[in-house]
Amino acid sequence: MKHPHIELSPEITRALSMGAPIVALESTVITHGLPHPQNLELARDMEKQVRETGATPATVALLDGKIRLGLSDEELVQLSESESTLKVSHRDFATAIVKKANGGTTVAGTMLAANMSNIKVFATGGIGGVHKESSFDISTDLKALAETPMIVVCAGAKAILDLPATLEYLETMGVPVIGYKTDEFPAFYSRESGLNVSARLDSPKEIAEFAKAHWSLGLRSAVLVTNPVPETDSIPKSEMEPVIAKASAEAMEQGIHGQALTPFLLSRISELTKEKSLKTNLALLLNNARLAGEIANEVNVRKKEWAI
Ligand code: PSU
Ligand code: MN
Repeated sequence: MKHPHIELSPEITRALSMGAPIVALESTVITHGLPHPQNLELARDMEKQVRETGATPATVALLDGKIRLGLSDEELVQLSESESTLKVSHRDFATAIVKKANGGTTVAGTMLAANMSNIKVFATGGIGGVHKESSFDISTDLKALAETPMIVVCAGAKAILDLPATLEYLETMGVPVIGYKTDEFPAFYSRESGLNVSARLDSPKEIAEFAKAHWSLGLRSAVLVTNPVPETDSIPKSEMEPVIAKASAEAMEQGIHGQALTPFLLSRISELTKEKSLKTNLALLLNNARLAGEIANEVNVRKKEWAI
């Protein structure tokens, strides 16, 4: 059924009606997570990775107050260049709608829009979580993961976060944390964190079977798939730790908090590592888009048998 605030591109409308595999992609990474022009290049490359698996990419964003799924290349250019875009999580949708604003959707925002449009697989870089700077700063991403039945592919939670607290929250909310070909929860820039996942799975097929089993019980949380950054682009935890500590101390000194904290930390870490972390961020995003495409294909094969 058509929702008054949601607009699907012709390609996504067609893919949905044919029952073809689709992967939702977030856009805060374009509007707030990466500098220009790498953000545009990344947006295009993520779509390409998804297409190479045979799935259709649905980049989600707000344009002129409309929630859009599937953007044209001109629209990607517009989104990547615009400087006054909102960062849209759950509480911000209505703001963007009534103000007819442009916005990049966070993990939580993208999950909401994708779920309303019956899309079951989503790729991002790293989910938000519990911040180190303040244990009251808990990303809405965690709430969305707790309440949205969707497979979310990420490279772990961003290492700028309190990772043990983030994992505790996910456990409380009943969100399975899958390690793709690993037993260890990846820490975004690094493959290692010293923390465990709740289950290890080694193929897209196993992940689709897992999600089917999880949702067959009436559970309605997401299945979080953590995909470690490729070895060649991983930065050792020991190398990242002092950089993250410095960026975090600066954020506290400058009183940066709320929605601005994550973008500040990401860009400051990129400066401090002379863009080495930026390269890693791009590599893991592409890696996740590809895996999500492969999973979407496996989900699609099983869709008819699914209750959801
Ligand atoms: N991963 C990235 N870059 C990003 C983000 C994730 O590689 O910019 C974004 C996601 O959109 C995520 C958001 O939902 O950061 C979390 O923001 P906050 O901590 O304010 O909830
Ligand atoms: Mn926050």
